[in-house]
Formats: sequence, C-alpha cells, structure tokens
Amino acid sequence: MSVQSVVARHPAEDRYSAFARDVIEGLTARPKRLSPKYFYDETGSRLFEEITALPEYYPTRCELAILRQHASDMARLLPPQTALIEFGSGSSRKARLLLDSAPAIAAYVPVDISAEWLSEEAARLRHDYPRLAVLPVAADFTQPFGLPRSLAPLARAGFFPGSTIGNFEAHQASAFLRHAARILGEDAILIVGIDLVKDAKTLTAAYNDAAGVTAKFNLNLLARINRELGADFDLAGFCHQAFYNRERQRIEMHLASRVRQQVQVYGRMIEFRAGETIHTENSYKYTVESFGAMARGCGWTPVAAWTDADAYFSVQALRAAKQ
Ligand code: AVJ
Repeated sequence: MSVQSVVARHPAEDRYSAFARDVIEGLTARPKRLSPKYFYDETGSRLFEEITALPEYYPTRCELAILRQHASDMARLLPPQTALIEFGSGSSRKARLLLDSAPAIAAYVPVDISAEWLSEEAARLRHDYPRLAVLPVAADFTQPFGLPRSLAPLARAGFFPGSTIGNFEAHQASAFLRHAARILGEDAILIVGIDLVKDAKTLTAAYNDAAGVTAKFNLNLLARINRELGADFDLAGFCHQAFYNRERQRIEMHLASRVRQQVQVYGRMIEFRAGETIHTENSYKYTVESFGAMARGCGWTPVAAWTDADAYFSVQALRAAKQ
C-alpha cells in the first residue's frame, strides 16, 4: 500500500476528495452543475449571513417573525420532557425562539456537519440555558446517524427551519422526511420552514438583490474551486443568473460563461460555450397544501401551519403517523 493511499484515509482528506470528485463530475456533465451544499465555506457562510439581512431576501425575516409570533402555539404541541433535534443547526438563532417559549424542551440536540462550530455554540447555549441538556451531534443529517442514548426516555421533536428542504429535489425531500420519521420515532413532532409559491417578481428579486451579494455568493463557488482545487476560473468571465421556473415551482441559480473559454480544474480542461451555464442551485417553493401532501406520503400528518402577514413563508408542524 502506498503512502498516498494511507494519507487519503484521513477523514479531512476524504471530504476534500469528495469535493474534487463532485466538482469534476458536475463540470463534465451536460448540462454542467455543482451542488449548492458547496456554497458554505467560510466566505460563503459569511455571504449567506449578509443575504439574510438584504431588503429583497424575505425568507429569514418572515420565518423569524412567524417563530416570534407563534412559538407558544408550537410549544403547546410538545409533551413535557421533549428533546428538540435540529437538522443542520448553524447558529441556533431560530431554535432559541422555541427554547424561550417551550419549557417542555429538556434537551437540545443540534446536528451539524461542522464539529468546531457545534461545540462553540453548545458552550454558549449551556451558559444561556443552564437547565437544558445540550447534546450536539456532528453528522451530515442527510445520512443515517445515531442519537445520544440519554435521549431514550424523552419525547422527540425535529426542527428543520430555513427552507433548507427547498434545496432538495422531490425524491430527496421525501427521503429526508422518511429518514426523519425513522430517527424521531412514534408520536414525534417535526417543525419545518417552507418557502411559499408567490408572484415571480418577489421571488426573482430575492435572488437578484441590488447590492449584488447573491451574485458574490454564487460566484464564490468558483473562487472556492480555485482556492481548494487549484483551478483557474476567471470570475470576471462568469455572471450570476437567477430566475423563477414557474412549471417546476423553483428558483434556479446558474453561473453563465460570458465568452467561449477553457478552464483548468484539477488537471482537467473544461470547455465552455459562450452563454453556457453551470446550474448551481434549485430552491423549491411549495404551497401549504403541496408540502402537506408530500409529508403525508412520507409518514407524517400535517397538524398546523403558520404564515407571515404576506403569506410569503410558512412554518409547518407535522406529527409522525402511526406505523
Ligand atoms: C438556504 C437554501 C434556504 O434557497 O433561499 C439564498 C439559499 N441561495 N440565496 C434559499 C440561497 C441564494 C437559501 N436556502
């Protein structure tokens, strides 16, 4: 066995080569594509935080308003001694709104891929909620993972805010809902944030902000490939595109090549026609009914749905159906 193959077994190296593999696969596919999960390196995460504060980007503001206004209604769905399990927790800012209104929550289990961020956030939560058991799990929540044994006596509620589920294709969203039903078990509650279908103008503006932050966020994917895989993308040779695909009820983001060009990526020459795009993200929009119907097919019964005053965004509560 060569030294190289031993080194490649290191988990960080595995993640790195998974990125390289996905990038090469996506850029040699037709049409070209890249996964939106790679937006979130340090720069991308900072740019996304900036996006959430933009005047055109309504989802975060609306969801926070819904959580502030209806947290106690959500709390009423939770039995005493509930563990709140958050899928892809990030900052825990939204979970705190539930924690503040739901004394039934005895344990909080943030599940996130970034172990470092998780332990820092866990320390802050333990400080701010001294009676709460904070049990972080470092895992990719789209893959099967185990819950801490100490949760066994507790009821369970899942929390999946942010309309992150909107990044999934229908089959992936269904797989996630089934997987969540299995992990959370009988009688569990799942509280999920879902962006709603609305007029194309509002939707399009949210992904084409005047300050150009979303364009930077999209282009950072190429900058990341340059940084981490030694590629030579000329960022000035690509432009941000985002539009609403009405038939598929989704925002599509692309990076369009301004000219015919070649780019060197991880030892490969990738050719672009003028105007050719890399499809970088789908952000699916649902109605309360269309999301409820999907949930029903995946082991859940819709029990409540809250929206903001403009009905731009929804937070929906589901209960695990009897097996
Ligand atoms: C984090 C997936 C909910 O789809 O609105 C924001 C990501 N992309 N602007 C979304 C995003 C461009 C965001 N989600």
